[in-house]
Amino acid sequence: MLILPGPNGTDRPYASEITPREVFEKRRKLLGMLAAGGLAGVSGLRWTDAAAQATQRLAAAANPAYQLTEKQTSRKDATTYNNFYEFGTDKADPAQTAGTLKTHPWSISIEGEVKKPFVLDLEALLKLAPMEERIYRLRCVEGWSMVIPWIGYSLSHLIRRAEPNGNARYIEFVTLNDKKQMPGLNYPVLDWPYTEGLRLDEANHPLTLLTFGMYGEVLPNQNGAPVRLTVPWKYGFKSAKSIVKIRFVRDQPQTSWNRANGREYGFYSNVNPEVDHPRWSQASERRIGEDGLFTRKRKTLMFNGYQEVASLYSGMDLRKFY
Ligand SMILES: Nc1nc2c(c(=O)[nH]1)N[C@H]1C(S)=C(S)[C@@H](COP(=O)(O)O)O[C@H]1N2
Ligand SMILES: [Mo]
Repeated sequence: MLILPGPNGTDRPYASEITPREVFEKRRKLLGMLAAGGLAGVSGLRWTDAAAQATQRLAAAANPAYQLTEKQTSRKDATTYNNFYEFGTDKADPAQTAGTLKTHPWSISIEGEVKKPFVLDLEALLKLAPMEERIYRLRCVEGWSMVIPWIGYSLSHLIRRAEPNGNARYIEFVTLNDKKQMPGLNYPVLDWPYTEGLRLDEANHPLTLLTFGMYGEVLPNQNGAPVRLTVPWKYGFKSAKSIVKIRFVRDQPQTSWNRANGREYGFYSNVNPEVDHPRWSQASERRIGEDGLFTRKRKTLMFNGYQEVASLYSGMDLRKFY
């Protein structure tokens, strides 16, 4: 996102510091092992730490309600141009360093204003509702966007299972916070762990996808394995990756970006071409893969084109609640 100065007061010192030789070497070794051993025979939903590199199919039925006719971003672009600050702040960092993330065993802890707190492991999460493929746009606040075939199911299934009580008005999502697996946590770029939040009705909107895969496969680590959110009408940073905790709360929670710079990143962060980021316009965007010297930028659409969420905000001044 290139928002905050780096630890030495410079802009982008992280990449070279957190991708030391051993990390590259380790990754190369792992790739070699995969090529030799071949995960191709793995069947069913068996999650391995090698998800970043392997191709593990994840079966899903295309949901006809959420298809787009726009050209899809290539898998290569979507998996090598990432924001995942726990693995570095350069776009290329996560693909290179996220091999250290252990995605199995994994579980999500459900806490706060619910009937009774509980923990769901990945196997249970995978079985909670049928997997759907949905093609969504995702637009980063930085001004670029992608079109990706995601796999998952509406977060509302998990919310129903969680049985929130009458006090629950917001949900806070918390990312894994383990320095051993996430080298970027050694740098105070954000106030870790990465947290995000949604109002309960936003979280319950059918568009809000609890995401386990993309391009017919399980999520690569750099895209937020094993489980993340995809909230397509909001700027990308609302789509928290590698979630370990979901907390139902009474009051609007603080979020990592809000804490880092509340003037630039509000709680709602709906894609809104009429509200400029304080340092740049949000009126248009660059579709990743379409870049060329003479390529026209695309006009950014209100709610990223997802007009069906407009009723969630009726009566709200979306300049004030940015
Ligand atoms: N835990 C965590 N989640 C995160 C981020 C992050 O740095 N850490 N970056 C966000 C931002 S700014 C964007 S644009 C999207 C990018 O998702 P993608 O890499 O799958 O395209 O992830 C979001 N989720
Ligand atoms: Mo972003």
